[in-house]
Amino acid sequence: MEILQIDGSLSLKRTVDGGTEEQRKAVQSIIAEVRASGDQALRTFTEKFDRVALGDFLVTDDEISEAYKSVSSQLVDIITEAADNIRNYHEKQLRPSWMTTEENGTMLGQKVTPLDSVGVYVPGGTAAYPSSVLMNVIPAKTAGVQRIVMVSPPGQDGKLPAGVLVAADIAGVKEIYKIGGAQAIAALAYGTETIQPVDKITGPGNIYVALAKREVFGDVAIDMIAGPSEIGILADDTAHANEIAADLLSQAEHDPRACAVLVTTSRTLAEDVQNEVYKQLSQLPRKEIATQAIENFGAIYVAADMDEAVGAINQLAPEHLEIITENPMELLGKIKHAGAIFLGRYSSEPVGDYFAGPNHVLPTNGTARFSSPLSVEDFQKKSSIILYSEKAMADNGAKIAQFARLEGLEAHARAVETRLKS
Ligand code: HSO
Ligand code: ZN
Repeated sequence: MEILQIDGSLSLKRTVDGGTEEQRKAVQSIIAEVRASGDQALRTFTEKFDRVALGDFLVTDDEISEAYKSVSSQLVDIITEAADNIRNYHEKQLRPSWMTTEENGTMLGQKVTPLDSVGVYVPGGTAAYPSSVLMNVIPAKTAGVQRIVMVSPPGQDGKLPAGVLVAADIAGVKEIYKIGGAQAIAALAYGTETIQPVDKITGPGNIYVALAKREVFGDVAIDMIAGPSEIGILADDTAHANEIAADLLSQAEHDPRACAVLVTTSRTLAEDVQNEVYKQLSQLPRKEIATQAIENFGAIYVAADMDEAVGAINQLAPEHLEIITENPMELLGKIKHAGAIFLGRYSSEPVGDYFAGPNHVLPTNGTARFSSPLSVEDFQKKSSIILYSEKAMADNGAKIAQFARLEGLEAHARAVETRLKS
């Protein structure tokens, strides 16, 4: 992890994994197979990729009860409290349908409707995060989505991780299937004998899942395709090096391609953080992963002043931004691009990953320039409402007909004019 002086701009390494031609072909053929043979194809792919033969994919109530037995009641309480915080935060995002009335009787508005059904993908292995179950399911529930389906690849024992099942139950998921990979995305998009298709698929996954989501997009909606986690920290000489280092490592441990960057006005802090990062790194259980992230995608930048530092952060447009300076609130207004902004020493990034309430599904790879965190709005759609009164038609009909003729669309003009005559 190098210390660099910002001169003009940052040079950042980040990865977008677009997949290979071979991977794309494999995904296309899995999707075609699921569309052609439904459940039978799901069984075959589950045997091939997850190495387990399953008769039935649906998680039973017994499996949920079983899961509760292997999670301590204290943890169940913590997940429940986190879920409450996430629900409270997302409820504040709800916007009602609206309608305005003009003097001539025209009424215009927007009708907000939840999606009918949503599929949430939960990855397997060490990336099976109960917190991500909450972050995807709770906004969907809050939006009013009636049918929420969860899918996740089974382990070789044919089971899903207990924490994931408990989180799903706490969040209120009633339909969970033990399927994963591109085949699960295909089943959600097109349906099989036992799985009804959904309208939108959300949730992270490996490259095959990401490619499958791109492939089915258009037939169903998808959320953003998130890249590896990122943290940008903006700090001055009031920050504590051990805390900054710990926060950088919190995201580095996610993925060998995670990105952890400190931008500071203090060269002393830069040097102290560099030392701390290596000291703490050696003590981490996931040090292999975190070391790769720190070496290949980590950087410490020293800025001449706070304006230059803020400029660098806006250029970085990080998924997570921590501002640990004397007065973080003062800088908030100057930040244009960041998925989530954590203010001050006690707002360590994992506070947001698990507990505070805001969503941890955030734009990565600089897409915070134009995208927002996952929210209730992602699970709703809007219909425009138009009500023209007789008076409004009399006032405006001729103008509309003229506009239509400019486009050479005579039938449009006449549709309006029939109202003017009667
Ligand atoms: N920081 C990750 C989310 C996460 N962290 C889940 C822990 N568990 C991406 O925002
Ligand atoms: Zn995290």
